[in-house]
Amino acid sequence: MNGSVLTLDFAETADREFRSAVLAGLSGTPRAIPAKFLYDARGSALFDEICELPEYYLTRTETKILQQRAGEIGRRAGPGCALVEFGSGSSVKSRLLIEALPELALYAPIDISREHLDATAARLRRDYPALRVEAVCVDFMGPVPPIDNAARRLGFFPGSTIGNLEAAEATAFLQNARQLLGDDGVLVLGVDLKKDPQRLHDAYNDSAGVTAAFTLNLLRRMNRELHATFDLAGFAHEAFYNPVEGRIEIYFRSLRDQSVMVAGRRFDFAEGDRVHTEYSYKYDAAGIDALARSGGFRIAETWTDPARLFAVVYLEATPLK
Ligand code: AVI
Repeated sequence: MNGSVLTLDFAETADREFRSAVLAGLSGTPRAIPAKFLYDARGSALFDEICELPEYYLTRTETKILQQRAGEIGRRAGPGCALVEFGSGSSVKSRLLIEALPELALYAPIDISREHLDATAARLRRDYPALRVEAVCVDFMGPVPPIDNAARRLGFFPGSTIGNLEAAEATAFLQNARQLLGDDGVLVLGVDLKKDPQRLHDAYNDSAGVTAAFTLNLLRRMNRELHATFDLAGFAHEAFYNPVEGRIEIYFRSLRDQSVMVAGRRFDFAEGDRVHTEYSYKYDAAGIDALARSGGFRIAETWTDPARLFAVVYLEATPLK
């Protein structure tokens, strides 16, 4: 089989997966579509825009913590590590670690998007000609092929992407990462912290409407890829902080009674009906500790910004029982 055939198979599988997730998600109660489908090319570009918004403090704050602590991370991890990034996207933050980790043996970005990976790997090879880059195109929530056995492995999961996972999924992710990183493995994890609910609300309801465009882009994607008939003016982005669950909840909500065709099937929406698209969990110190333990890690260090908006946590693998 040659490369182009494999690529086509992969694309077809991805199409089928989107179709069946959407049909199942719109048929279920409550209605929900998994957040990973928000990231088509336009969705990824909109998310990059979100990261620049004045209200969206997460990216800026985490980057600043990493700038301040990269040297310390490098000293703690020691020379000759392999850096493994989960869901690498454009790998902007990983450059801070690439430059701080002494005698870095390897950089292995793991991402489900082949385009993102290829572009990232090419840029990094250009900027760091001596760096060994081995991109892995898989869903990091599933099994990941083993990575360089010789080196100590340092995992990197920034951006509070862990917050988009529910408790059981977050634990499963960490256990998977623990296995991949090995007994002397380390994980540098970015986590958004619990804080003033208004601040959280604003971060997901920006005044420029970029987050709304990001949510509603899922409707565009369904229109384009699943021959759906969503009228974008008939739905609105809805995001709010749920203090009981400690999470931002995001939906698209129908503004009127209407019917929509998706992949040849009809779905009825009453005014106010909504479809869940994302959770974004926020953590406190006790929550991070419990999460780390559930995944087979211990917290060696927690760094936050002065306003305690965001935490970067240095986790070490604990012995397996
Ligand atoms: C990717 N993830 C950490 C973002 C978040 O803050 O939960 C996704 C996002 N959705 C809307 N705004 C940002």
